[in-house]
Amino acid sequence: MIVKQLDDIIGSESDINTDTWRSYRLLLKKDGMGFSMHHTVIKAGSETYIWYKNHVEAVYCIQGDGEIEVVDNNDVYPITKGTLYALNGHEKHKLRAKSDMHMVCVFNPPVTGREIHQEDGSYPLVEG
Ligand code: 9YT
Repeated sequence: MIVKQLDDIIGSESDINTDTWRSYRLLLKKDGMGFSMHHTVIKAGSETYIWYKNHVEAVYCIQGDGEIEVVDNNDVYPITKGTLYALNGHEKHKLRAKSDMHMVCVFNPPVTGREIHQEDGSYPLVEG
């Protein structure tokens, strides 16, 4: 059984901080669950272009407000506390945060730890 506290992750190597988001990586590939789980804060006023071509991701908002735009059709969905979106089609998207948005994110395959977005918006696929 695995038990972790967010406080132990803050400031550790599982705490990834970028210009537009900060991700506390709660469960990683090495934890052997078959998915990774992150508590991610999308920073207020930011926009991030993302394309998880190698992963599927489900995202559940637990605090904050913003929106997601699907790039291929320009559909825009508001995000608020209680919103779930699941990128089951590897959709290219733009995430915009009006206030700090706290999201619980699940990735399959799991991320390994230090991933940040590559130039094309994806995370690399780590085999094995
Ligand atoms: C919601 C989302 O995809 N944000 C970007 C960061 C990512 N969730 C992560 O690595 O935690």
